Amino acid sequence: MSLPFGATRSIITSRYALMSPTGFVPSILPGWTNAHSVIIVSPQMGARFCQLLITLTPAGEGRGFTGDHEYFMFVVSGSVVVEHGGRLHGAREIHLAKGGYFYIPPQHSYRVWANCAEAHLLIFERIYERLGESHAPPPMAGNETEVEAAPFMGDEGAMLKTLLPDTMDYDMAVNIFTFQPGATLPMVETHIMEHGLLLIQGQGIYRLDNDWHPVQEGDAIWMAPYCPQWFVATGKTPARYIYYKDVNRSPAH
Ligand code: UGY
Ligand code: MN
Repeated sequence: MSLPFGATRSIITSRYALMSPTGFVPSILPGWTNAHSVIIVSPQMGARFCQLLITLTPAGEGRGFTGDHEYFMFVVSGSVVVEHGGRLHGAREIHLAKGGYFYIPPQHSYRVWANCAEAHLLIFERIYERLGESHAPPPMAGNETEVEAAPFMGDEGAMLKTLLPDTMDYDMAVNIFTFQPGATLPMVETHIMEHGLLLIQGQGIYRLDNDWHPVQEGDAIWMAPYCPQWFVATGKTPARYIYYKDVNRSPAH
């Protein structure tokens, strides 16, 4: 049942944002043509990264140069082709099916287009923070179906996949949680890392700060550093979400 006119489940506070798809409004973005692009998390709301949802049809494409930024692209549905090139190598082409992902480091050119009727892409984008003199990691592709899940803090009801390598050159992590109905985060987390999240299956209740929100597939959430957070999966099917987290850097400089 849809909500009456004038009502929304979306809520934006200084500590978190819950964005429900019924309120999504597209933006025209440089580099993206014939694409439906929604900026669901941005510095304008207080985040230090951007989270975009892009819908591509065969007539559309995105192209650009990452510059000081890094991108993580995840294929929510459909399939895409990504062409990319760095200073050291020529252009390469990668085919990503549903569940596929691609990390594009700074100083890389990219072009992405759909090779199906309609592809939905989730993108996390931020300024890469170098660690001393070290270099950014190389481009990296995978598919979440090939990543092994591990019980989160020993709970087999909450399985976690870590999509990017756990090495210090990465300043972001992107993970996928699968919660069985009734499974929860084991505690109300309160941590320095911020999150951007997209619910890709099922439903549940998200605690954000001191509020509890029913959430469902398609909803997106931003959590500021130290925003208390907790989740329980409800309904009869597992709930799944993909989320961004800043990692491996000290705030003390
Ligand atoms: O990695 C995390 O901080 C994760 N457990 N947080 C979350 O799912 N809200
Ligand atoms: Mn967390």
